[in-house]
Amino acid sequence: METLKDKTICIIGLGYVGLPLACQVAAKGYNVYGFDVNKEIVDKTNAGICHMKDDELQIKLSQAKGKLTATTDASILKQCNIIIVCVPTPVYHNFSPNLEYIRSSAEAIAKHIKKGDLIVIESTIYPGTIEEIVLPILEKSGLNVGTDFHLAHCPERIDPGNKRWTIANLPRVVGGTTQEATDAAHAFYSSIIDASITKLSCVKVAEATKIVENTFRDINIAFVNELAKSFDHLNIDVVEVIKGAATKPFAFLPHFPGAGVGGHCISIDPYYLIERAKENGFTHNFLVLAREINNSMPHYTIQRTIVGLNQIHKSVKGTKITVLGVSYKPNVDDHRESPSFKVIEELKKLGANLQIYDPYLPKFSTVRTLQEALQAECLVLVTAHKEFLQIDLERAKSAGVKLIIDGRNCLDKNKIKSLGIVYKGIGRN
Ligand code: SAJ
Repeated sequence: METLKDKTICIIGLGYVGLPLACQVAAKGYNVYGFDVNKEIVDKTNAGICHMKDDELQIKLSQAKGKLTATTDASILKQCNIIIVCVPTPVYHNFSPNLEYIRSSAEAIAKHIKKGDLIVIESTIYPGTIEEIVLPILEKSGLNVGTDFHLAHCPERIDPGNKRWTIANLPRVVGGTTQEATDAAHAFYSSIIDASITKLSCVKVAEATKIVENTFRDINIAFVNELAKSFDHLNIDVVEVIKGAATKPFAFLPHFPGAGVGGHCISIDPYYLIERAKENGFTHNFLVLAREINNSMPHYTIQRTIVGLNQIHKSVKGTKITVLGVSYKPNVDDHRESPSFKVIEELKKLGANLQIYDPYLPKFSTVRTLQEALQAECLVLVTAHKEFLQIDLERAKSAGVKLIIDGRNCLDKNKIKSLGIVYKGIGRN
């Protein structure tokens, strides 16, 4: 009697979702292949080298040696029984969903799919994607979903760098095109994850769940970003207010204002729902507004910089300004959709004598050390890397810093002001 562990697994896409998943599947005793179109990623994975800056993942990859094999050859799918798609689902410049990687993955699977296979999509997609786009491509194989193979969605949940919640212990949801597909996906994920795997009634509900999770975060960030703009007029410290509100042990979930919302989840996923709903006759005015507010924060950071420079009788033009941080969130080297790029672009346009420093991203940095970065009249912090939280403010003062724009409200404003340096935060003076 064949058991689940006799199945061979293939993870399509070895990025920040697929590689941790492949390692987790290997750790649970499965034979697992990783298919990726990027030969460098495949070669590094087979050499036991994690292609992303993630120490924990590097350890898990080393432990997967002998169980995980990476390849650029899609024919490996012929040998696999459970195929999990973890490819990017970005948006085009007009914010419409870009499903080209989903389509190409489905085309590759259709060439090798066989009776009894379970296909799971983990990538974030809008409700209807699986039944309207993936399913027809897979059935070009001549096999029929439900009778010949199972098709389900288990939206990815991973937070790079989060040591508390990992792929091994994060609860998940699953939804299939049939009850059997839901059950099959539930059985597999229950075998690799030590957490609750919730069965949803259908695949559309599963697709909508992930979009709602991240859209919830986006609108909450937009709320505090708008508060920040308002409180800058009222001269109220919005961070203190949010922390005060968060002392309420129920019905309040703190989010914090900043220089913008980056990353390939929160800043992207809402557009999948906005566009899908628009196609079906509904306009999400509120979600659209939230996206506009969050997208306005890099410019607002520049406005705060100009206000601060006025206080020291300077203009942007010709002033030596250092942008601290390019990554979209602290202590990672991921810069996708980072608001830093918009801040940098606008400062360049305004004629700043610009330096850039990010310890995780030397390729975008114009100086190599924090010490060099502090040789400026103005610092604009956009990413709250731990190195920046420990800036020697006395050294900054003696290096000539006269103004600090705290784009993440993460610095000690009272200490900064006590040194005679002008401080401007986002919703914080
Ligand atoms: N941000 C704010 N204010 C906040 C929180 C975040 O401005 O209060 C900004 C961050 O600076 C960043 C962007 O939003 O630029 C996204 O931050 P994030 O903490 O949400 O980081 P992500 O993009 O890695 O989000 C992931 C998501 N996980 C998945 O999509 C599977 C998200 O659902 C998680 O809630 C988030 O991790 C997390 O909790 O850290």
